[in-house]
Parts: sequence; C-alpha cells; structure tokens
Amino acid sequence: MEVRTKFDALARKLYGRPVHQCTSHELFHVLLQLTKELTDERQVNDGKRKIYYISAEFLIGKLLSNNLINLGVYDEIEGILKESGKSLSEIEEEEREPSLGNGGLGRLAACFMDSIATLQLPGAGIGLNYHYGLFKQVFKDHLQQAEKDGWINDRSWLKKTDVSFDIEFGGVSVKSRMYDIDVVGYEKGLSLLHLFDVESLDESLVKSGIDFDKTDVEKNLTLFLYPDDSDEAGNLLRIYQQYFMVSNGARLIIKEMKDKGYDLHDLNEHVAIQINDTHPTMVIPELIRILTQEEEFTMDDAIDVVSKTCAYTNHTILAEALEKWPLEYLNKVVPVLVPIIKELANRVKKAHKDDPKVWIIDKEKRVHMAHIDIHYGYSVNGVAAIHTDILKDTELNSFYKLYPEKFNNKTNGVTFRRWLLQCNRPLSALLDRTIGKEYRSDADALEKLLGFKEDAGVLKALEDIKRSNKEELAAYIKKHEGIELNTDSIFDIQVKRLHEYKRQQMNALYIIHKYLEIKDGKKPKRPITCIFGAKAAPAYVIAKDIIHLILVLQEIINNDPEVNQYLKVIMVTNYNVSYAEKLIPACDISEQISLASKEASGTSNMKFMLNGAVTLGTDDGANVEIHSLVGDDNIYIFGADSDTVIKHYEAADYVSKDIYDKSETVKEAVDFIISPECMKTGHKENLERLYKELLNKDWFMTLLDLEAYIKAKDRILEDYEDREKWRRMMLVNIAKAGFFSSDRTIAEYNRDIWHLK
Ligand code: 26Q
Repeated sequence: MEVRTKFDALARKLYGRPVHQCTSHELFHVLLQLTKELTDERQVNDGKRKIYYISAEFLIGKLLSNNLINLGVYDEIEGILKESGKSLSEIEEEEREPSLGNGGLGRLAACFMDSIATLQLPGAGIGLNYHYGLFKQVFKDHLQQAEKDGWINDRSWLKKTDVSFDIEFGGVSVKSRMYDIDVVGYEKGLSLLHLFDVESLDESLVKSGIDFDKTDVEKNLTLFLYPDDSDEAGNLLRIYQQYFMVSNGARLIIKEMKDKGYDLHDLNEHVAIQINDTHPTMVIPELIRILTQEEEFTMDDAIDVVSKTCAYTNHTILAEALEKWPLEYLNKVVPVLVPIIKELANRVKKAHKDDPKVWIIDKEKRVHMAHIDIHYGYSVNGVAAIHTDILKDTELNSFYKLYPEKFNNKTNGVTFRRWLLQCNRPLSALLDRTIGKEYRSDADALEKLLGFKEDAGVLKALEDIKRSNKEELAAYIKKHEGIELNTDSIFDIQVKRLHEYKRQQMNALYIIHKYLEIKDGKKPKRPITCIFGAKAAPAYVIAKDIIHLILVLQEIINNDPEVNQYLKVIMVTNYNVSYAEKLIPACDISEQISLASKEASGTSNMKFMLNGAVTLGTDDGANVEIHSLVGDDNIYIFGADSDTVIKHYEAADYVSKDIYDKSETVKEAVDFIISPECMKTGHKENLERLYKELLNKDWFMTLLDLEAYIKAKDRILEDYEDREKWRRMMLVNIAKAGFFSSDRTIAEYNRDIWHLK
C-alpha cells in the first residue's frame, strides 16, 4: 500500500476522520502508528556475532522526524500534511522528549545506535527506562530549579516485551520488564534499544520537584537518571540502578546465546559487550558469577571467556569523575558480587604486588571500577586522539605499560541523519543540489564541496541558509523565552553541561568585558548575541552560581538601552536535544573553550562545524582533530595547550590571584561579579562565592586563558565582517566534517574491537 493511503486509512481507523480533519495531537498518534507499521517491515540483523552496547544513558531525542527521514518518507508525509494545511513541526511539538541522558556520553550512545542500525551490524543497546529521566530546568529569581520531567504516556515509542527477570539485591528482589524502542537505520537496517524497568515502580513517590522517598528500591529504582555529579557520586541508589541494568543485560545475553543454541564457552565468539564508561562495569563480575554459579564454569574459564568478551570506553580524565565505590556499599546492594570482585582483585594484587596504582580495591577499601574493566576486558579506548594519548601517557599510564595492546582510540562522531538532514533541511537540500546525495551515507563525500570554494552562488546560498536559520531560532526564542534577538547580530553559542572545566564562566567574563567596553563608548562593529544552554547538576553549587551570574548579566545587559543594541545575552531554558536541533543550525561562532586536556572529546563541536559554524576553541578534545582537518585559517585556537596545563597541575604552581593582580582587564571583569549592578539584580551569596572561587581557587584556570580568549574572540568578530572570507570558512568547515560521522566511528569500533562481519 502507498504511504498516502496508509496514512489516511490509519487516521480514519484511529479517529474516524481523514488526515485533514485531524488535530495535531491526533496526527502525532497517527504518524507514530504509521512509523511503527513501516518499521515492522524491516528485519533486525541477527548475525552470528552481536554487539551489546550497555549504557546507563541513551539520549535519543524525539524520534518522529528522525524515523520518517530514515524510513525515506519524510518529504512525502510533509507534502501530504501541507496539502491538509498542517505542518510537521507543529506535530513534532506533540512529542515529548525522553531525557534519558545527561549530555555527551548519552547522546553519543544514541548516535551509535543510529549508525549500528544503518550499517546493519548485529547489535542492540541495553539501558534503563527512567520514568522521569534527567530533571527539567526552570529559572526562578535568576536561579536554576529542577522539576520532574515525565515523558512516558500512551503515545511513546516504548514496546512492552514479554522478557522479564528476577533480580536479587541484598535483602530485596524485584521483577524486571524489558521495553524496546526501534532504532531505524537510514534507508535500511533496524536495531533494538532494550530498556529495563521494574514492574513494581511507584510514580506517586515523586512529590514536588525531583524529591522522592528513597527507601524502597522496588518502588523507586527507575524513577530518575542520576545527574552527572561528583558530589553525590556515593549514592547507593545509583549502584542499585547499575546492578539492575547489568544483571538484566547479562541474563538477556545468556538467554539469547542459549536460544540460538550456542555453547556458553564460546561466548566471546558470539558476543561483544561495549561498556560505556564505568557505569555498566558490574556486568563483568555478574557474568562471571552467573557462569560459575549457574552454568558450572570453573572460575578460570569464566574469567577467561568474559575477559575476551568485554571492552571498555573511557569518557573522562577528571579523576573525581572516575567511579570508586566503597566496598561496604557493594556489600549492602549486591553482596553476591563481592566475593567475585574480591577474587578479581586478589588476582591483580598477586600479579602486581608492588604497583598499588593498578589494584582494584585500594587501601581505603574502595573499588575502582575502571580498573576492573582494564584488567578484565580486552580493549580500552579513549574518545579523541588527544584524550587517548593523555590516558596512555598520564592518567592510565601504569595500565598502558601493562597492556599496551589493549589501548586504542576511537574518535567520537555524530549521526548526520539527525544533525544535518533533520535539523538543517535547507542545508542538506543545498548539498543534494550541489554535490549529490552520496554524502548522506558516505560522509567523506562532503569534501566535494571544496570544489565550490570559489562559487559565488553556493557561498551566497550558505549565507542565506544561515540567516534564515537564525530567523527561525529567533522566532522560537521569542515565543518560548520572550526575548527578542537581532538576526543581523553574530550568534555566538555555547551549549553543553555546566561544568567548571568547560568554562562557561570564561565566556561570562568576556561578556562583562564587552559590556564595560560599550559602557566606555567602545561599540562593536556589529551587534553580538551570546547564547548559552546548560543544566547544572542540582548538587553542584559553583555550577549553579555560574548559571546565576549568566542570568544576572542577561537581565542587566538586555535591559540597558545603552548596551542592548550591541550586546545581548540569553541562557535558554531547559537545554535538551530538541533545543540543540534549533540552536546548532543558527550558530556563527561555536564556543569550545574547555581547559586544554580536560574535555575528552566534545561532540557539539562536530555538530556545529557540520552546520557551518566556525570554532573558537582551545586545543582540546576533538577540537585538535577539527583544527588539523580545517587548517589554521578556518578555526580560532587560543590558550594554554594541554602539556602546559598538565605541568601546572603537576607542579601545583597555578595561582589565579597573580593573574588577577597583574592584568587590569582580568581584574575589571572579575570585580564586576560583585559590583553594585550585579548585587542589585542577583544574590550576594552566589556572586560572592563565585568571585572567591575564581580568585582563590580557579581549579580550571579560567584566568590563565582569559586575555588570550578576549583577543581571539575580538579577532573572530573582526573577521566576521569580511563576509567573503567568512562564507569560505563556513564552506570549508562543512566540507571537512565528514570525518566526524558516527558511521566512521562505528566502522572503526567494528574493525578494531567488535569484528562483527
Ligand atoms: C557518575 C557517578 C555518579 C553519578 C553520575 C555519574 C556520571 C554520569 C554521567 C558521570 C559521567 C557522566 C557523563 C559523562 C559524559 O558525558 N562525558 C562526555 O562524553 C562525551 C562522549 O564521549 C565526550 O564527548 C565529552 O568530552 C565527555 O565529557
């Protein structure tokens, strides 16, 4: 049956009316059904060897448009809706975004699922079905507040399966239920994302905000996703969640092995397990436990086969973010795993008596989860070239010396289906017309665009698209935030989790510097719009103070008639995947300003580049690779390099106060935080705390790079006026973005780690 006929038939079946008489609310339901039916025509590839990507987060975003594109029916549906006087974007507003991730790591897992499906690799995702996901951010009195963000209703993509396991914790047992979400590959391919839930969950435990009764795990286990938050890292519930996820995962894997008639001794021939950061690490002892206790394996055999099955990806070099669980916590939550973990730890200790750095259990009886992965997995990878080098040379150097062959790099990537075809249809249409459609499934073909570097028509079209994307964003922001933006201004955007190492505070100090200059009569040639989007973990005090400062600056600057025609500041509310899809295509300057050595990779840097923004960044994470691809002329790199930064940490010789005392520019900007203007609008407590932090600690060396940042930013603003040059920079950035397709990343994982086909 034709898509048009199916669409209409479904509308009549569900609502007794043809498409043009249905409301947007009804049409979302109809399209959800239609998509599910079209998806059912595809088959999951169940090859002889399968990858299970286990991750505590899958930040999948809304799925309707994405699935329509990947099914190849988007244009047709859009056309039918247009004839009926409806728009797909209105219908999209009916869909709720599942916030099943914090940020980069979770979004990466979602991009990887898209690529696994598209490349038709046998593979599935395993994770948790959080009912409220991450919190919803609102601003009150210039402060972040957290609210619950339910996304599950009778119109979600979840499919209930009949898979269920009994999961035993110390003292409690719960019944699990597996739900599936279809992951539709581009043009072909289908994979499944398995999300486990507890049958006995009680949503009514959640009262106001995001507080809930923490006593009964069987009632609260999958209510919330834990925020990326070093302060609360010891929370027991997080360990319950992790064990629940991996125990279900292990049982599912074993069940599938048995269903296919495979011998469990051949586990590593049929299965690869990718452990996404240390959150799923307990899958290693859990598999060993099941094999030895339920399948009559000897300990040696179980350890051997599991170690050949599991591979680990590291996403961070911040020591405080590496998970270390007190043994007593594990004893309480998963007493059955403790003897296995001790056995694994003893073997390591025996083999490396004089090297406590590589021990699994340290002297304080904390279990280093990453150490389990490295000793008892067959691959360890970082997520960008510089990140992997730092792991090998410093952070994990003792392990690298032991197992050089395990270490490898897999530079992150993003799916071009969502981050180009879906979010920037005008640009993908221009590319189709200019270089053909090949780039859609072979990202390297984007390089053909370089042949149009001197083509005035193409360059002009790029500029026009950017302009209309800015207009669309401005309209959206006007509607949702009530703030008017000038689309003739430069859109300078920093969107990512709020963390000191990402240095949103440095961007804020630049804004103060500009504000003071304008007040002083030095007006910029063109107005600048500084846009932020960021959630702070609720327990991360300084991160919330930085949000406070930005909101205070927003209030002061946007309401000052002397300044607001030249400078505007806006922090959008509840930054999430859907917001990113609107912000990224409208961006001129992509802010990637982490302290060198601290951002493992970053992935928004790739999305911005792909959409024709120019990077202003430090030599950190994947910026380094962007830099070498586009060359010095098409990127703005500033600040201390990673070697310098690492040396400062080693020598403990960084004193921010010295920089403050020496530089009038730095001093003026920092002092403004506690100026009467700020104090009048904001809160003394938050502003003073942030001021003192910068002056006395500044652990992520904001002041070290501030002057270089101001210079680089003023240079990029100046260059923006050379429109010819800027258009060419846009073109080169788009043309060189092919390397950052997650199809390339996944092909590399497959080639070097998974060996699936
Ligand atoms: C740990 C313990 C307790 C509670 C929460 C956590 C936790 C949760 C989430 C720790 C870390 C995360 C997320 C980390 C993350 O998103 N890392 C980012 O991964 C991206 C994909 O590789 C990289 O591009 C980013 O550079 C990296 O910061």
